[in-house]
Amino acid sequence: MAQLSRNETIKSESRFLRGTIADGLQVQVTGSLAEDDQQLTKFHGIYQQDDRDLRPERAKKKMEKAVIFMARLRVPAGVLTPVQWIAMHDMAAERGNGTLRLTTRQTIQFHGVIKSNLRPAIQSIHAAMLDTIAACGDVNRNVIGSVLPWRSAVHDEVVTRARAISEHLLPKSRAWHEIWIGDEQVVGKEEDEPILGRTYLPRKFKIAIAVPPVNDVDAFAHEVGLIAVVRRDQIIGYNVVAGGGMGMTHGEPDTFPRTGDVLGFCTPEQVVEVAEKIVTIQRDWGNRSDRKHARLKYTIETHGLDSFRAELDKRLGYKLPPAKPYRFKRSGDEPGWHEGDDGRWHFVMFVENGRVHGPMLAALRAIAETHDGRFILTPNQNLVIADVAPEQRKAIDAVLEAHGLASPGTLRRNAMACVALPTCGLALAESERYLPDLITALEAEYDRAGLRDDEITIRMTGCPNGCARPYLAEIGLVGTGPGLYNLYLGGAFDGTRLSKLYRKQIGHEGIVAALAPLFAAYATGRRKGESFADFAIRTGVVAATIAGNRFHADLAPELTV
Ligand code: SRM
Ligand code: SF4
Repeated sequence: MAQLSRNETIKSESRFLRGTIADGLQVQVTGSLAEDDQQLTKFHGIYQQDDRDLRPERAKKKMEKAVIFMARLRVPAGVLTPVQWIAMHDMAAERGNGTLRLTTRQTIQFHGVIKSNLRPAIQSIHAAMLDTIAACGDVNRNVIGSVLPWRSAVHDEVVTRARAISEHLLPKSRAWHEIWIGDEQVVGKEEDEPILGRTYLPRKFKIAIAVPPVNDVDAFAHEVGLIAVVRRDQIIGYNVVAGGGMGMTHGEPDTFPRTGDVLGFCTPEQVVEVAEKIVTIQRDWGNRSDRKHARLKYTIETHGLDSFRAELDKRLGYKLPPAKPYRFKRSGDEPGWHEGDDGRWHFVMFVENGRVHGPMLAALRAIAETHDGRFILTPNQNLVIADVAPEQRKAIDAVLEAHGLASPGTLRRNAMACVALPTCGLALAESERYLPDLITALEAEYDRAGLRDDEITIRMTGCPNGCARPYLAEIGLVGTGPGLYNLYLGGAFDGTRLSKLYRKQIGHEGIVAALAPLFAAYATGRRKGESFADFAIRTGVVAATIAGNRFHADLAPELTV
């Protein structure tokens, strides 16, 4: 048998995720935690990072890296109260770098928390009735759900279900409460992890709930995608998708993004059980030797879809009936006001690359102080100010206007970038800090082609891990090195098809030069209603990736990165 990866030993010796984190927090001579504990804090939603902008200067002075931590909330389906928003705003100001970073999984990240601030930060989160449990690590992560408060009955069911799945699959260990909140250790009570197992999962695990026709969660990008089947404004069940994932490594074709396979249909009452059984198959079958092949997508590729299905049926004790028909029309969010079916209004606020700072931070704080509805984080790094009475709309518009928050052009509002530099230790290139400038350059070409009002999805990541789900965008840009990106085209506008590599390792000028003629050709040559990606495929710019296919398999060898 292949040797277990180092992380497996760390988990098994951790005493249910405790390690020596509590002791490490007391050590004042260093801003870091012990190496093994850095793996364990992830299960508590906390990452040790360093400010990469400061690395060269500090290295020259032979100083320790500028160690900082990132903390990530767990917010199933992204629903917060205004009071919680204010608490998170204050926490970021007091303990973090003052910004709130909305993520692609409907939650908030706090960057720049130093070690001595970690406990107080987590305690503020807990006081606001929130937590960071299992926001990272080899566990089921934040369960995301379609943001559609304007269809209130359907949305309520999505939120209820996301919370139920998240709660059910949480680690049972009390380590988080003991280490960060100071709860007493329960002596004499044997702990166990009946679902996740004593060494937790082989790798991260993700679940998303989509409500057609909007695929704002990118249902095919996760270990489990649940596609709601709605009849007369009620969810009668879910089509179950399994085995999606984005991450890959440049130059290693046996790592690949993959869209999930549709397995069948289940009722709302069966959803938690179906999710649990898929988790347990992955727990038992997943690769624990090689973390690069440990996600569910590889488990399914290795064992075959038929064996996986058979095992699921066996563990459930029944067969999932065939999936019901569904149709997606789009991915992403639609910024602006939307009227709900119950007469309330909802404002989808575009947040460029999810970073809430400056005037936007102040505006949202002001709105939260008077708003009595909800704040809903979207899976596309945006924010919904939800449940607004018609007579309150004007006041919200006035606050936004007073803070100079203009609505963006169509290209920008369909764009998304991962964090990357300076905090992400894995970034090969800029992303969040560069995409706004690239969009400005591309907007000139876009407008010149007459596409000003047309929607094209564009997503960028600083490395191939795929945190902004770039391989599902019509235009995907993936960092390969400083200032250099691979350009992918052909991901479906509705998020159901992966893209293809089109250009390798190009810089700013190269990206603009590659896309400008395609914008012009699309503007003049498209068919009625044809998306940019479908046009690119029909005219032979790139080949289509067949649904469920792995990504590298269709690449011409000379294009394999
Ligand atoms: Fe991610 C690792 C940021 C969504 C795939 N991701 C990281 C880390 C923690 C870097 C690290 O391991 O040291 C990044 C922290 C950067 C920072 O400084 O904040 C990071 N990922 C993010 C966020 C914040 C991107 C964003 O701009 O919003 C997203 C937080 C989600 C959340 O709230 O939980 C984020 N990451 C995703 C997604 C999209 C999704 O889940 O829908 C993916 C692709 C889907 C998938 O998982 O396949 C994703 N992140 C990865 C991977 C590649 C995993 C793989 O299978 O290869 C890594 C690296 C790893 O796990 O080894 C990674
Ligand atoms: Fe970091 Fe890569 Fe994820 Fe971007 S895609 S946040 S660079 S791990």
